[in-house]
Amino acid sequence: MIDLFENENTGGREILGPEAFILKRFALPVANVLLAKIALIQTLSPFRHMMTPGGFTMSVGLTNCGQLGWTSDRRGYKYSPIDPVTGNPWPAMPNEFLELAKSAASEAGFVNFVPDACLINRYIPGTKLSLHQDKDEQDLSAPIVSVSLGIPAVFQFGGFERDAPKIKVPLFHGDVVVWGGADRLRFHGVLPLKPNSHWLLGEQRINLTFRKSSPLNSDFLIKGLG
Ligand code: MD6
Ligand code: FE
Repeated sequence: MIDLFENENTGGREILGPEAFILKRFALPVANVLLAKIALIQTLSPFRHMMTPGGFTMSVGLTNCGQLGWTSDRRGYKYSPIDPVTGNPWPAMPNEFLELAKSAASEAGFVNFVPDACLINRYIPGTKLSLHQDKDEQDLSAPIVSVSLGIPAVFQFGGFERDAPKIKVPLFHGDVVVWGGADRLRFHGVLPLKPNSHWLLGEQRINLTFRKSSPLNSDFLIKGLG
């Protein structure tokens, strides 16, 4: 599928649920700066394939930026201030990331969203993300802001039980999904990506998901965990 409409359909929104929206092309004006920052981040904390608690290697490559990063291993999922591969803190969250996440959240009605974690997922054709709930965050009152870059993907989302009916919706370069409140714990996933190439990113899709993982303020984090 060639995305002929990359610069069209801006400003629109698709309603996925009472508190779940796709802000179409919302991130397009800052896509280039996001990609430049991702290039820097991955020199500090490279993309890697983590192991799930069930013993599978994730097909999606991932890294993080921000105070806390999402990690997975045989013991489970958790947020950690330290990158387990490098032993260093995760790279800082660039200001452009923070501003984009805040403005997308408020556009969707979630004012005062201040993310402390940004998970960066990299997909190539054939890669998928199995159906899951995002429930490792301590503050479930905060939404999730998810930014799609590169080749399109089909996002599926359903209900509050794994086997509830699901709908499928395409996500394109620059689209931002904001997801919270009554819809926060819906099961969702990404279907295997079709072979494709994006003019800027080539044969890949990068997804940024911004979360507020900790209810604690940053002072406490520095004193309590630093
Ligand atoms: C992705 N996104 O789009 C994976 N989670 O690559 C997610 O898992 C996700 O897009 C919660 C809310 C929005 C999302
Ligand atoms: Fe998710």
